[in-house]
This record gives sequence, C-alpha cells and structure tokens, in this order.
Amino acid sequence: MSFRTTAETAYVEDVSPGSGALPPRAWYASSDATSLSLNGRWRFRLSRTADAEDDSFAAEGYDAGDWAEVSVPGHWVLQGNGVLGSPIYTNHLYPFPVDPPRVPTENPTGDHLRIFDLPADWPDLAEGGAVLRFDGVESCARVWLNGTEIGEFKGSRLPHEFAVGSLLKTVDNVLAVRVHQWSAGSYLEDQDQWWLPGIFRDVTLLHRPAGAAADFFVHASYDHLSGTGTLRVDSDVPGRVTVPDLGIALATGESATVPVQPWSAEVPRLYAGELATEGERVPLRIGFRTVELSDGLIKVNGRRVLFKGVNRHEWHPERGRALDLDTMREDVLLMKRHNINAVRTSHYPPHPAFLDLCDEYGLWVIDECDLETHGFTEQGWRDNPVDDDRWTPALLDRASRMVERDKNHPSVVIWSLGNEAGTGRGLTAMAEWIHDRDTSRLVHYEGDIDCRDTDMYSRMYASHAEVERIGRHLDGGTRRRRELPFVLCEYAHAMGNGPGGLADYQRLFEAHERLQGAFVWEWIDHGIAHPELGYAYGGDFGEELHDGNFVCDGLLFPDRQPSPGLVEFKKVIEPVGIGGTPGDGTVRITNKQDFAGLSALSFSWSYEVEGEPVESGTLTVPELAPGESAEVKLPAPPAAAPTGEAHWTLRAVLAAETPWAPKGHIVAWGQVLASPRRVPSLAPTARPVSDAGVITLGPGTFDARTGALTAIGAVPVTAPRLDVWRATTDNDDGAAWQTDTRYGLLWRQLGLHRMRHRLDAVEAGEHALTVRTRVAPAAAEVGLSTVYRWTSDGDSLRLTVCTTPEGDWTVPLPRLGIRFGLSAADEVRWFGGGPGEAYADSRMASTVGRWQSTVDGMQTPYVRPQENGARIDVRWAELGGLRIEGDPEFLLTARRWTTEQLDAAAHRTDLTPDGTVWVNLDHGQHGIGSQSCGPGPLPQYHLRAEPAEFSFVFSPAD
Ligand code: IPT
Repeated sequence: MSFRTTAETAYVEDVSPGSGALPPRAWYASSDATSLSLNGRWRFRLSRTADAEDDSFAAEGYDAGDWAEVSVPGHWVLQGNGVLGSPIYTNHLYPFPVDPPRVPTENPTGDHLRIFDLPADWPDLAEGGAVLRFDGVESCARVWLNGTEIGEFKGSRLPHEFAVGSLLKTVDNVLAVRVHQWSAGSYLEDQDQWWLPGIFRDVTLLHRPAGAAADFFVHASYDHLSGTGTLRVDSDVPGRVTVPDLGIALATGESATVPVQPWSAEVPRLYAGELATEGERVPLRIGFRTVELSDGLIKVNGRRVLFKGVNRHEWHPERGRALDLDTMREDVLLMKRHNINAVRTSHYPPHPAFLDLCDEYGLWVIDECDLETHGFTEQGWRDNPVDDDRWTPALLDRASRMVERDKNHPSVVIWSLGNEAGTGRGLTAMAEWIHDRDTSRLVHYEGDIDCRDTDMYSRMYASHAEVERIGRHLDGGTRRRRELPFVLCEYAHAMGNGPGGLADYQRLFEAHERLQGAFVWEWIDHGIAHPELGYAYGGDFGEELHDGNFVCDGLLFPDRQPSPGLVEFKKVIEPVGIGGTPGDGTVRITNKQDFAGLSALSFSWSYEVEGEPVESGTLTVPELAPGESAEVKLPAPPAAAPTGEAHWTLRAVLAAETPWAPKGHIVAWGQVLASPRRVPSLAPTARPVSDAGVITLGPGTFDARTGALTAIGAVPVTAPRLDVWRATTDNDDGAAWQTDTRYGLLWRQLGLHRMRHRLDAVEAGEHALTVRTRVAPAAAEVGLSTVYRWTSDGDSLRLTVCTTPEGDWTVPLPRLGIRFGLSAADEVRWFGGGPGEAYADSRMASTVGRWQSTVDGMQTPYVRPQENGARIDVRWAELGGLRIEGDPEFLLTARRWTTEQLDAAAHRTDLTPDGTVWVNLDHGQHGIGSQSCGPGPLPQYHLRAEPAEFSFVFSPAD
C-alpha cells in the first residue's frame, strides 16, 4: 500500500502561500461599516489525515448534528480533554520527518462548520460587498462559503481575507473551514513553542460599502528641530483626512505640517483623526514620530533610545495562543508597571489588538514576521526554505501581510524578518521588499551576522564581555556591521530561577551608546493548566520528541503572576536612578529616560531603623532633563530615632494616576545606609553539662555521643549540619548545547548531592562544645573539614561554623551553610532583604526592611521545582519559636520538604510536606546566571570553595 498526496489535498504541501485571498491591507475597525463576529461555538470533526473525509460537509444542508463542538478562536487540542489530540512541544526540532515541503500522512485535520444569519442591520446584499477575514489559523486552511470553495491559505499568524459578497445569503449561511495541522507552511513556523492547530484568532465578516476605504498608509513624522509633525495619508480609495485637535483637514495624498507633540513609548501622544472615503469613515490614531539610523544609532525623534524590552509570545495557560483583549491588556499593563518600554513580538505578528494597546499605553515594538526554520540547523541548514527560490513567494507573502496589516501603528518602529532561519536569498528579498515599501522604519534580523539585510547588529545571549567589546566597537566584523547600532534581541534567559546578571548587562547598556538595549527571553512561561500536574510542559502529553520545561522560561508564571525575575528586571531598568554614598547626607537622582522629564513623579524619603519607619517626608527633586543628574540633600536624621542599623529609603512614585497604574505606584527606589549594623555579640559564659547521654549548654540540648543539637529551649530541632547542595536550577543544569562549564552537572558528578558527614570528635570544653567533622562525597578526595563550635551566655546559643576545603576543588559550591529541621513553623519574620527571593546576581530588587511571610508564602512556584525562595542579607529571622541572628548576614530558606525532594520533583504537585520545616541558613550561594540558554554567572558571583567562618545566635523567641 502506498500513500500519496491526492490532487484534492495537494495545496497542503504546496510551497505557495495559497490562493483566493485578497491582497493584504491595513487592519482597522470601521466607524460605520457593519461587521459580524463569527467567533463562538462551531461544529467540529477531527480526522487523522488530510484526505480522510471528502468536502461534502461544506455543502448546504449537511447535517453535522453528531459532530463535536469547539470554541473559535481556539486550538482543538486544548479543547477535548485529550480526545481531540494533544499539544506537542519542541524547541527547534520539527516533530515530523524533514522532507520539505512534504508533511506526514498522519496530519490531524479539523473540519469546522458554522451556520450563521446576517444580523438585521446588515445592509442590503446588493449594496457593496463583503469580506471574510481570518486573523489567524494554524497552519493551513481551506474555506467554503455556502458550498463554494473560496480559497486556501497558510501563514498561521497573519490575516487572510476573502471577498464573499456574491455568496452571502440573509439566513443559513454555511461557513466550512478545513484546517490541517501540518502543511508546507509548518516548515516556516518552527518557533520554540507548542504546536497548536486551530482557528485561534477571530473570524469576522465585514461589510464593504461601495466606496469603502480599502488600504491606506498613515505617514506621520516628527521634526524634533522644529517641533512639527507632517501628516500624509495615502489611500487606495481617495478621501478626506481630518485631525480636529490639530486643525488638519486635507485630502488623502496631500500633506500638512503643524506643531505637534510627538509620540514616544514614554509619552504616547496619539491624535484622534478620521479618514472619510465616499463609503466609509475610519478612525485613525496618529502618533507623530521619526525613526532613523543616524550617527550609527537608532534614533527616534532625534534621540538615541534605549530598549528595555521583553520577547513576548502570545500565551494563556488554558487557551494557548487564543488571547482575549483582557489578557492582552494585562500583558501591557504588567509591562508598563514593571518599567518595560519595548516588546519584540517573538516570533510572529501578534493579535492586531495588541499593537493598538502598544500605541495607546506606549511601548516600542519590534514587529516580527511569522517565520522560523530553525530545525534545518540539524542538517547544517541544507534545503533551508529561506535560501530556495521556490519558497520566496511564501516569504514575501508573509512579509507583506505583516507590514500591510501593521503599518499604521506608531508603536512599531522596527520590522523583523523572523527568527532563527539561517540566511538566504529569500530573507534578502523580504528585507528589500520591506525597505522599499516602508522607508520610515528599520529592519531587524538576528541571523544576519554581517548585517547585509538589516539596519542594526543583533545578537542573542552574548556574554557580558562580548557585549562590552561590541559597545567599545572592538568586535570587528564587516565594515557595515561596525557602523551599526547593537541590540540584544534575546538575553537573560528567564527559565526557572533567574535570570542572574541583569544589572551587569544594564550597566553596559548605560555606559556605551552603541548598545541600544535588549529583550529578555521571554515574557511568560508557556505552561498548560493540567488537572494532575499543575502546569504541563514538554513531554507531559507523551510526545515522541520534546524539549521538556524549556517552554517555561518567562518572567511571568503561566497564571501571569510576576516571577522574581520580573521584579528584578523592574528594578534594574528603572527610569530614575536613586543612589548615594553612606553618610554623606545626599542622594543622587538621575533621569534615565530618553524623552520625559520627572514631572510625572513625586519623590519621598523614609528613615528606617531596623527596618521600621521612624519618619518620612517628601524629597524635593529639581526638574531633570533626560540624562541629567542632581545631588539632592537629605534631611537631618530624625533626632528621636532609636539606635540601631538605619537606612534612608527613597522612592519615586507616580504623582497622579496614569492609564497604566494608580497614583502612588512605585516606579523607582533606592536605599542609603545611614547607620551601620552592629553584629550580635554573645559572652560565652555558660558551661556544657553532660548527664545521661545528654549535654546541655545554656538553652541547647545535645546528644552527647554525636554532638548533635536536639532542642533549643522547648523547641525540638533536627540537628543543624553543613549543607552544600541545592536543587539545581535550570540555569545550573544549563542547556545541552552549552560549551561553557555546566556546574549543575559537575556538582552531581562529584556527588555534592550525597555528602557524607564523618564525626571526628565531640569535645566539651570550658565554655564551648566543639564537634569536629569531615563532610565529603563518596569516591572523591575532596572534602570540607568542618568544625561546629557552640557557646552560650545562658539565654542564647551561638553556633560558629568553620569549614576548610581539603583536596583539589575545581568547582564552586552550590551553597555553603547549615540546614536544620523544625517540627512546626508557619509565620516567618525577618529583618533583611525582601520581600522576595534574591541571589548573588539577582538581588537588585531586594530591599532591606522588616518582612513577614509564611513558610508556604516563601516558596516561589517555578513550574519545574528547583532551588528557590532564598531571602538575602538577613540580619535576623524568627520562625518556629526561634530567633536566629546571623554574623554576618545570611540567606534564609524554609520549606516543608527537603532539598532532595525538591530536586527530585518534576512538577509542583510532586511536592508534599514531610512533617518537618527544613530551614537553610546560608553563608553564601552560587550565583544564578542564565546558562539555561546563555552565559553562566559572572566569576564574581561564583561561590568558591574557600576557608570560611560564619555564625548564628539562636534564642527562644519571645
Ligand atoms: C532562541 C530562540 O530564538 C527562542 O525562540 C528560544 O528558543 C530561545 O532561544 C530559548 O528559549 S535560539 C538560541 C537557543 C540559539
């Protein structure tokens, strides 16, 4: 038996973009033309192959009464509880044999049926035409209306329109859409995400009155020297353009120059206007801005801009890429509230409404085409469609569908050809077409290392050192490239705990003007809500090939709760710098924005002793132009302040409500030490007393044979002992292709997760109990000679830990500290860094203060469990009836399971309380870095195996 493509289904494997669709044009919502949304419940039938069923279902009168139903927009694999197939996650591997343009015979095919009547207000069918618009269908669709085939198309995240006026009826219209999961188009859509077939964006029927606007291009530039804007609207159908606020009234094709306020991401001034053609009025939202390459820099309105960006995939944990407006708005609000000013729409044009929000709230956008052929890297890019002329029409079709749809958005400042598609003639053709069609924006593509086709040098995951070389123009490369500005289109891989190293990158971007910023990979974890697993990731649906939790690498958890990475990012990219030198009575305020002054902000100070506010007031900050700084005098410390460690906490908050956050929203902050900490002292006066196998020392009770602490006062404890292991993070484990040292693997090879504790001596001395041990893994010569020295003043108990590495340590330690167990603990209070987790290279957002949480509240819900939740710089903490003071400050972690259980868990639902609260007090932890896709922690954040001494004072809490 042989399988073959029948003539009926040949279009599926045809490299062409399709047939029957109208030419691409601007996407807009008419003021007066009627439209009908065809979103809602559709009849649905799934077949295993493209040709299993004939097209009789498209005929009028077909009875689909026994079919299933799905929601449109939607992906059928997310709607049938597994009955309608399931999602597949691969990063770059094609989940089918690579034999372009052929696709597997097993090609899940969803027949969709929708019967509809025209609404009562639909104009007479004889007047004007009608257009049927699909905003997104993955990956290939064939469409019939009332039994007549109207076309087929590919290009999943791009709009396709069909003229259907002559086919419409008043009632009982039958819209039939056959969607194939795999098509030739799939080869162009190998983005790192779930493969999710379906009609996942809106389906709309648009009335097109006679004389309606068709396509139009709003050109609105800004001359920063004269302060004027020039408007010209080119329209296929002539008409009049009015902008009442500017007194503009002119014909299409004509231009007017008037004084305007420019549009920027910081101050997104939009002017309401209208295009009126004979048959239709179209609302315009005009933002005047000029994007140019000048002096080797990307300039907007004459100024260098710095992108503080994220890569945004469209994601919802239940609905996949079928996003509603509220979810899109939530993304934009969360971005604005976290100081983000730019988005790369990785790796396809988003739902068009998202760009309206970017215009309105203010975000710079790199609009990226729906193109990735990453899987060809497996064969050295041989047969890559972007270097094969047969595919060029499909590439040009994609480029034009993006540009034509989105060209009227002021927020879009850069077009991107796509992602990870190698290089080739097809990409060059796309770049040429785009440059020619739209001279008012720049072109981006990362894979073009020589920048032949692009207007900027772009890279992903380059190390700090390399980025610095690029910033200093020491990176070599072609002459063309050397003259171009630089962006990191992806960096700081936000998978699991992390990213670390953000602040070190930001310093470089602020120091070198060629470095125009960067886009964190990525915005949100693509976890799929799952009844047993919490959130599913690759492999959880039994996929043959998959890339595990590499799909959960965002700054937001799947439910859109900000992860610590986002909180860190907000701090690192804050638009106002606030810092000072301890003790000099001033604070330095820097306006780090590109356009705006400080008038939207108000500043305050708070004087805090031991984290408790003593007095607060407003700080008068002079108006500062972008880039300017001033030293601002702090008030005298409050006379009545109690003694103790004190800080000035300075905040910049919104002076008034904005469209994206309420008045008082904290935009930026800083702390200045006012009076240093005094470390706990304890006079060792108590003596160890030995009796019946038990040693007591002050409030401490010990096993006399092992020297193990068993209780502090009335609080039973599982004895503290040295701990060097952490449940490796995704960044510790690193990506398989990483050539740099992947410490997570080396640690495990060395056996740091199975350290043995050898007891050498228990010595009860005059004023101390000393326990000598050696902590080491089987099969290795390395070890840590570790001495626990206990002293007491009768009320409190001090533990001093002294460790000395032995042997040849060639790796840093994951952590260095002690772990002990409490039989009960819930509330946790501490003075130190908070409120959230922080590590050596992800600690900018940690504020010194008095914090309170619970053991459960201290867990960070990474989709794949791993080390999390450490609070840094803790001076003292109270939990489980104990007060613990550190000398020096320590990292605090408390959880209801052991590190070993955390390490073994694949999903959060694998974690169950084991009856003990396990507390880690760390002298240090290894940095976090970004090695799940980028560089590891910088050397200064490595936790070297070195002699160390640290201590804790334990007392029963009052
Ligand atoms: C880079 C991709 O562009 C992006 O889609 C995503 O896969 C990211 O990596 C990792 O999460 S490609 C890089 C691995 C070379």
